[in-house]
Amino acid sequence: MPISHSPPAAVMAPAHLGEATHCPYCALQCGMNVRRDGDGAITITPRDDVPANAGALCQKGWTAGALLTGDARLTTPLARADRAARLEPVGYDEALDQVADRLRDLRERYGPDAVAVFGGGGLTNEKAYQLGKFARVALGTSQIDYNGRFCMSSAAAAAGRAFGLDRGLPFPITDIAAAEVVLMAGGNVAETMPPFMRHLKNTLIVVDPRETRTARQAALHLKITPGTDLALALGLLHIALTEGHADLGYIAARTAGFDAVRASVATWWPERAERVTGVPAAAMRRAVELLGGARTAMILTGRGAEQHAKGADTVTGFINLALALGLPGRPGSGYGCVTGQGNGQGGREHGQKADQLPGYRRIDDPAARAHVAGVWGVDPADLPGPGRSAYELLDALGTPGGPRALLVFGSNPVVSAPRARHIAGRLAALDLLVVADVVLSETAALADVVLPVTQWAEEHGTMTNLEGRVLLRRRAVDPPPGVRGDLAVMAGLAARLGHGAKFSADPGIVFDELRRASAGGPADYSGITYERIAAETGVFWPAPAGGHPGTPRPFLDRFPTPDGRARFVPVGHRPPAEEVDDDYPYYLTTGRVLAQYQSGAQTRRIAALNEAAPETFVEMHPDLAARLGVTVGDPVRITSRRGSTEAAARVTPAIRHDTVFMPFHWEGANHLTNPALDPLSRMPEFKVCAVHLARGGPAAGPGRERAA
Ligand SMILES: Nc1nc2c(c(=O)[nH]1)N[C@H]1C(S)=C(S)[C@@H](COP(=O)(O)OP(=O)(O)OC[C@H]3O[C@@H](n4cnc5c(=O)[nH]c(N)nc54)[C@H](O)[C@@H]3O)O[C@H]1N2
Ligand SMILES: Nc1nc2c(c(=O)[nH]1)N[C@H]1C(S)=C(S)[C@@H](COP(=O)(O)OP(=O)(O)OC[C@H]3O[C@@H](n4cnc5c(=O)[nH]c(N)nc54)[C@H](O)[C@@H]3O)O[C@H]1N2
Ligand code: SF4
Ligand SMILES: [Mo]
Repeated sequence: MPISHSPPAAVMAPAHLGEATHCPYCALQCGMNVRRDGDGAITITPRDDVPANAGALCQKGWTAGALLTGDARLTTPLARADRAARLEPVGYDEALDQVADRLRDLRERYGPDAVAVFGGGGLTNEKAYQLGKFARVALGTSQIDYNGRFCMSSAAAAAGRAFGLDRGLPFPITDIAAAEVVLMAGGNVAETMPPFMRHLKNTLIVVDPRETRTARQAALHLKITPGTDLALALGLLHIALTEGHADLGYIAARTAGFDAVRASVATWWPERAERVTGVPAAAMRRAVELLGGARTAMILTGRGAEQHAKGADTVTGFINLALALGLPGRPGSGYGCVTGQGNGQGGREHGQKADQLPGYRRIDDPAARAHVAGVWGVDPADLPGPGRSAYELLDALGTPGGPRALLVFGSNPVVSAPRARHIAGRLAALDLLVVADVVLSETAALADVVLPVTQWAEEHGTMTNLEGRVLLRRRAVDPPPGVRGDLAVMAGLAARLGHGAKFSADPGIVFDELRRASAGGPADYSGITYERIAAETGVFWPAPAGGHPGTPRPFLDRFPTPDGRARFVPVGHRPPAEEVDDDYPYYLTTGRVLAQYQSGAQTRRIAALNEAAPETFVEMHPDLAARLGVTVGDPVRITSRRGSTEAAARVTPAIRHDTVFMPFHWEGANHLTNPALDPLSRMPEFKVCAVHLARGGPAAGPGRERAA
């Protein structure tokens, strides 16, 4: 079917509302109308036809227009003659010429893997797809990965292992209302996706070291020790089995491997789980009573349970519990991961991952290579193999045998990567750093060449939200003159490297190719068109060509494993990669606040959001504050084995006595975090490391920062 390169007029919103599109930020992808008025001001109003938000937006959504007009926006390419020189404006073609010349030179001298690419889960499907192709075809490099590795990769690995498919929520978000009980492990959606709370009216059980806004809505809050969710999941499963809550009919009909898992939890008595997790055995029993006694129930995980060096096994522990209770694939029940970034779902399907080809195919699968090479018009033998995972890639930059050039599209790792000072050092060791961004992020500020790109409301494309619903991002306003799209940047560089005919700057053409490349793969988009998305307010993948209706609930009849059964996988608890000791006696965990987004590159440039959340902080219990001799607002020095930073004290009894929390929206938190990686997902341990705390301020010694 032919594809139009812009949505047909019939499906556009009435002119007075502006263009119907979606929020630039998180995976809820709230629907919004964006209009530029005569005086240039941007008006944003929520759409009520999008089920995820149904007329609501959070403060970030309401204020998202500020970066479409403000002068924080990059409008001209910047380049520097050498590392000592300042970034100076240059013409776009001149900048691309310069990048292409240097890439060609580095490749000739050191081979194709000398050039690396780092992508982002905020990029549209079209961009993520073309970025993977650009790396493998135009650059010929295996060295590509993206920030989604830091996000939901553990849940993705666990879901793939258990169900044969990774679709964050394998049901529409509106199904959550049908669950009588919901257990949310390590998610604070009241701050990270406020309109999500409209779907969460159930009896709620929250697992979090802090009594968050979400936990305050809960019937039961399990105030867990960071890094011990796997022991909790094992303890809950032990109770479920001994108290007769196992759904033996479901287990026999729909699963495999139960006996080994039953044996593996036999010694996880609630009292043992209590010793490890700090969660009282009685509270665990209550949680199982609620879940096991409900006709419908859901278990959801967020980053709190997932961002650990055992994140994949932890999610597996919760999936085992869900399977034992007979939840996945039953209407109103199930397991789901609450995906994070705007295109966190689609961005993990179409080939910007180190081990992946489009359609959620594996790059080491000969049939997948043959299919995708056919669509790309290249010899399968010329496609590179798997590359390094995100942290391993960043850690290898500028080392002997590691990449010497890095192209970044849609991430700010100087703030968001673990052990971030070390990563900034690796970036400084490169021969060439190129950053395509909307603003001069901390990472862009280190670059040799900065390429200003168009953003959300200035371009068409598709985004796949946390439900696996493919949505249409529409161009509502014109970009500033002189700014190009990411697709045009890739196509421009590819042309200079001799592959111009294979790349396009037009999202409609790229999406049409993505449909063919994904056809027959697990994430099959071949039956999805811009017109169809507009007419149906989104289409759930898989949606093969030929009139397929799309798949809101992929596990209803069978699981996409070879025998159609879900897999129980035995997993064992292990402590965090770094335990507290006499020198570093407290746990540090990290996460988010409502008014800032991710590395803050976008939201720290928006006045209303800075007013709401002006600076970093370290949240601690009043007893701990008293021990340190600090009160609210006092500077606190936080030191881990990797570095040291200062933050103002925020004192609240809502957090455990032994734990402090820092947001990572400002530089500092990630100077402390531990890059210990999960063996399966390669997820770093963002959510727990050991720290030393002291009163900060001038007396704390010279220099506010110390790198290790
Ligand atoms: N305002 C805002 N919203 C966002 C984002 C943002 O940056 N700002 N980012 C988006 C993205 S990409 C993502 S991934 C999502 C993330 O969404 P969430 O997963 O909801 O966010 P986090 O704050 O990272 O972590 C959630 C909770 O985990 C808890 N936690 C910490 N350690 C542990 C632990 O060991 N076990 C358990 N059970 N809990 C623990 C923290 O206290 C925190 O309250 O949010 C999305 N939405
Ligand atoms: N300590 C700690 N660290 C964490 C986490 C944590 O919980 N704790 N969470 C991790 C998680 S879940 C995530 S997702 C990562 C996110 O961390 P980052 O990858 O740094 O994410 P962002 O800050 O969203 O960076 C996106 C960048 O892309 C730019 N951008 C926006 N739109 C476009 C576009 O269309 N094209 C291009 N080229 N650029 C664009 C933005 O301006 C911004 O500079 O952080 C991780 N880091
Ligand atoms: S919840 Fe997420 S998608 Fe919705 S308005 Fe807020 S940031 Fe945007
Ligand atoms: Mo994320």
